[in-house]
Amino acid sequence: MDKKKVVYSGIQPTGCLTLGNYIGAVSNWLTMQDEYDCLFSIADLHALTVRQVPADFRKTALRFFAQYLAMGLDPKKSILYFQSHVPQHAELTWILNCFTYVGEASRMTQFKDKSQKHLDNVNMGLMDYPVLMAADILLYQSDLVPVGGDQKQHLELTRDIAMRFNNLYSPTFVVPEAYIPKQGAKICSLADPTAKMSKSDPDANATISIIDSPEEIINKIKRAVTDSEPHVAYSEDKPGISNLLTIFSAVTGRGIDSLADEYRDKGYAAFKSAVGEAVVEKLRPVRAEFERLSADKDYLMSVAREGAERAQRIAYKTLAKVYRKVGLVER
Ligand code: AQP
Repeated sequence: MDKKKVVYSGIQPTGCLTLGNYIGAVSNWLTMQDEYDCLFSIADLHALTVRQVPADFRKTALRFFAQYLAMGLDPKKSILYFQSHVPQHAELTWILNCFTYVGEASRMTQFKDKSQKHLDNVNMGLMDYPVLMAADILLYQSDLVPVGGDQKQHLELTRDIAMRFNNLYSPTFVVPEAYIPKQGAKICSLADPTAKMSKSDPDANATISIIDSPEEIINKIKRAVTDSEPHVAYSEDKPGISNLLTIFSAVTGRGIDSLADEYRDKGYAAFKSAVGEAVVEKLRPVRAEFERLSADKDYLMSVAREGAERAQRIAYKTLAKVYRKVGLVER
């Protein structure tokens, strides 16, 4: 039997996981769990590239882990763990740093954007972010990496580093490919439907957290920015309504056209209320499971420990191979 392909992905534990993360990333991970050998991490080391308040950060990371499980990521199918629990990520990063040029790293769009945003803290980690990401991916000999638009450039750099290393020594790393999901909807901000819904958006009304209460969800969708024209339709000049149709379709599994036909002349209020109800129903079990899991920290930590052990076994093999190839004396 063919070996299953390896898939790697992770999300930084900052802010609140949003409906955008759920629809755009995690819902695809859920289907990938059955077809591939998947590793999904909480990318906590990456999140340290911007200042975090330690006590809040720890809580947020644990909440994200519980939310991974609540959304349906299954430790029996996938390896779920905290990046910081597997020391090989940091160790391989050091080696890969020595095979990455400063020019390459400083050209990354995210580095330039984040440097502008955090002028008081342009730290080395910010520039090294993509090298840590390369280590995440290459440690597990990942074949496929589901990436959103903003991470494509980082994946290209990962491929360059892997090929550079393979050519200098001998084939060591699988050169990963981007995984473009069959269906991948981009969800936009409820406050500015021309921008992405983003988990670090400081405006709570712009995003729907996957654990918002039903009332919060209904109210946020009621207040979502739309135009004043009365017809429900999917079109470029109606970004707010189009975004709500995309959300409606993603949470019900119904086609956008059929939803637009059904609600065309019913008015925005009725449409928004139907979208709100549909989102509430989709997220109801996630919120309930999140609350159940949050009360059982021992269970969460046991899943995290087991995930880290499984990840370390794989990571150790790759790292030992890399150390040998670059000529370090064996321990
Ligand atoms: N709005 C979205 N629609 C569809 N997919 C989305 N993703 C994120 N937002 C949407 C997908 O979720 C995964 C994690 O992406 P991310 O960590 O870049 O999430 P974010 O919400 O965009 O985070 P921020 O606001 O940029 O916060 P920081 O910088 O703190 O992490 C990806 O697969 C992405 O495509």
